[in-house]
Amino acid sequence: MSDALVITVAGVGAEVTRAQQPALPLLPAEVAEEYGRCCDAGASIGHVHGRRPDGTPTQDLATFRAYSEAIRARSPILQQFSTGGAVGMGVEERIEALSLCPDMATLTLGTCNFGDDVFENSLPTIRAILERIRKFGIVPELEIFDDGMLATADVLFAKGLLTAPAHFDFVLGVPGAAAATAENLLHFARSIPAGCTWTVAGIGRRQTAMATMAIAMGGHVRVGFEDNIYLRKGELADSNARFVERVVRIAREVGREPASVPEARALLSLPVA
Ligand code: KMH
Ligand code: ZN
Repeated sequence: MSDALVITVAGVGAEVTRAQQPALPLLPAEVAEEYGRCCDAGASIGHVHGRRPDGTPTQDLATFRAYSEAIRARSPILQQFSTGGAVGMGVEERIEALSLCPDMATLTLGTCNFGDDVFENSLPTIRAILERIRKFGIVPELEIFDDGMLATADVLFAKGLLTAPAHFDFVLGVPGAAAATAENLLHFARSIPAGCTWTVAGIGRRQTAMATMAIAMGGHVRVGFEDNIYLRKGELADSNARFVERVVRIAREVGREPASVPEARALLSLPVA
């Protein structure tokens, strides 16, 4: 199996604002152009959240349809829809766009604090999202924010509700969940079933350190404004593509090339297009 690096760009998110990051893409054409630039730079997956033109988060079908069509017209980047949405959204809103059959969709395996808020993923919520993911034949990305979510993964694998090989995303550094430390990344990477693959999304200023560790460990990397808006202390990135370019530079220094879209499909066991 190739050791190419799958780079996911989470370039929109649900929480970051234009006031914080002026380059945040909101309109379908802006998101498509941004994800196209990231794909040109070496990203193979685009993690998609919806925004209304005024920037408020939405998971509604019409927004996702417009994003999805615009992204597809600009680049071949794989589309991974968020089912997390924004904190406080109801389950049905979070999953209504899955009828568009994206390549992947996220599935967070537990509830955690999220700053001052609570990101709700009770077992009934997880089951409802997983059922909809299965209904449309979508490949889940299992989002792990905290240690307890690994225990829930074990239960779901044991019951046959999840099957290996599966792909995990370790989201490390959310205030209120697991910290972005080397020890946590190693522990999480060792805790998933054999044959599974993983990505790390380091939040805030730990993004590049976490990415560098993942590159060295044989994992994969997520970057983008959803997780971090600064290129370095005090310097806002002018595009998500800057993060992708940096990860590609680091990966090449240790002998890993960015995965093309077909390579990412093969590495993550996605159906052939
Ligand atoms: N916006 C966060 C509360 C996901 O995309 O699946 C949740 C989130 C996870 O972003
Ligand atoms: Zn997200």
